[in-house]
Amino acid sequence: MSENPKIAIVMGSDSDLPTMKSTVKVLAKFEVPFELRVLSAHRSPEAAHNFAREAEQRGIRILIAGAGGAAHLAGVLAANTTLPVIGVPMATDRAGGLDSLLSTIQMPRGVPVATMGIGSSGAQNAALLAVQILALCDDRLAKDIRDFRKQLAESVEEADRKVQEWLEENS
Ligand code: RP5
Repeated sequence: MSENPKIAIVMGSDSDLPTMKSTVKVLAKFEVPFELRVLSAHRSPEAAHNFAREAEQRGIRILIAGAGGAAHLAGVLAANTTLPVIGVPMATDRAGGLDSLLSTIQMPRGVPVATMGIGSSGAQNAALLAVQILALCDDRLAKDIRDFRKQLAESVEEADRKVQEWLEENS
C-alpha cells in the first residue's frame, strides 16, 4: 500500500484478487501510488458509499472497481463521487463474465463508468487508462506511457520476425 494514494482499487470480494493483481502490477510498474480495498455494493453498502464520498478529499483521483456477477460496485461508487470510475467485470463461471460486463457497463445516463473488457486484460487496461488520465498532468507518466507503447510495438515486431522464421523453416 502506498502513501498518499492517487488510485483506489476496490474489489467486491477477495475472490476478485487474482484478477485485480493485474491492475496492481501495472500501477506498481508505473510507480503510481495506490490503495487496494475490498468493499461490496451489496454486502457492505454503507462502507462502499462512504468510501466513494470521502475518496476525493483523501487525494484519490481515480477509482478502479472490479466486481463479478451482479456487478454494481463501479456504479455505486460512481453514484457517490464525481471522480472518474473505471469498471472491471470479472469472468464468472455462470455466464462467462457477460453478467459482470452488462451489470457494469449499462449505467443510466448521467453517471458514467468507463468499463473495461472482462477479466485480467480488462484489469490491466484499467490501470493503463488510469495512468493515461494522470499523465495529462504529469510529464514523467506521459513519457513512461509513450515508452510502454514503443515496447509493445517492438514486441509485436519481434513476434512477427519469429513467425517469419518459422514459416521459412516449415514451408
Ligand atoms: C461480487 O460477487 C464480487 O465482486 C465477486 O466477483 C462475486 C463473488 O463473490 P464471492 O462469493 O466469491 O465472495 O460481489
